[in-house]
Amino acid sequence: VDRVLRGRIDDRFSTVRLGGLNLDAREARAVRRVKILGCGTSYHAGLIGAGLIESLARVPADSEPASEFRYRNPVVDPDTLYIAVSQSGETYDVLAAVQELKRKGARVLGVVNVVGSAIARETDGGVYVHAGPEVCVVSTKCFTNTVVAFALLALHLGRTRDLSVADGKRIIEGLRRLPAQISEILEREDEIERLAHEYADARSMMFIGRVRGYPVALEASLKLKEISYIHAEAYPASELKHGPLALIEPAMPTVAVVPDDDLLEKNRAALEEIKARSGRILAVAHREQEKADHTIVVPRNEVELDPILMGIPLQLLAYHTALALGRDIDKPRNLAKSVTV
Ligand code: F1P
Repeated sequence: VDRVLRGRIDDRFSTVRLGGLNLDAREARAVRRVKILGCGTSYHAGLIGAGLIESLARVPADSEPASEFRYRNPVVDPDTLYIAVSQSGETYDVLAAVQELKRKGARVLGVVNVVGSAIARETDGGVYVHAGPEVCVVSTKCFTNTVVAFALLALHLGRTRDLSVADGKRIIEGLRRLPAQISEILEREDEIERLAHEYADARSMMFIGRVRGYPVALEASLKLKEISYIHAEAYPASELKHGPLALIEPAMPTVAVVPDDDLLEKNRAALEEIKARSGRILAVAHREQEKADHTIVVPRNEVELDPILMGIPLQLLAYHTALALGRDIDKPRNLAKSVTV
């Protein structure tokens, strides 16, 4: 996080800098819509990025798996800014989506970790997230840095629109607090390890979140699947009542992302529904949740940045669950460092 921030924002909100973004203020103002494309973790980081762009810049934005996009003969719109996201910069579905877009005349930026990679070369500009090498196959710190890069991009777009200087400063100050707050979470690893042992007997796990919390739930469930091989489902909390509640029983614990935002009461209602069905609940929240069997308490920051801090303990949960089950976390089965077919 520190490396993404260093040198790219200075103390005044008016001078957010984004390296080789190649999108000046006039071009940024002309953007009517943002479409983010990635696979797996990068798709999930894109969902959080889209939320940041919508809330800070008020530009409609969404994220889609690049594989779906490239196969559906997409309509390419000249007023849309396309952004390809990839840790490795080599994932074939993302590269193919970029090539398809460029064939149709679109301008595509990249949010990429590996410098000089195929996607970085193919895109018209963008941001390197400087997460360093992902030593294991599974993308973790790159996820965090990608979301930070999107926060900066959202500020950049917002600055050319109605984002107030006060809100811009608020987010930048929030970003600056992240490194210390992330260290605080990492210091509580023992507690998360204990919880991982407690839940490692689950055959299946449910992950829920709402709005900003939903992509965190998706990503946390993916991490668990990838390295522990426990089946996991992720749902927007309100979708539970449209079918998945039928799955809730003691053998299927729920991990709930419950930030202290304006949706807290709605989230608590979902926890009650789960408890009424004897479901075990592990909450990630800003304070103890009464309905939860366990709560991992994370530090408060600006609500827009909640996905960053709430994702980290769940990465650790997946990691310690995998270790508890004796999995090879560095070489998970059926997962390539970059998926090139
Ligand atoms: C995309 C991805 C990763 C996942 C695994 C397989 O990679 O789905 O999210 O953890 O490595 O590939 P990338 O395009 O972000 O490199």
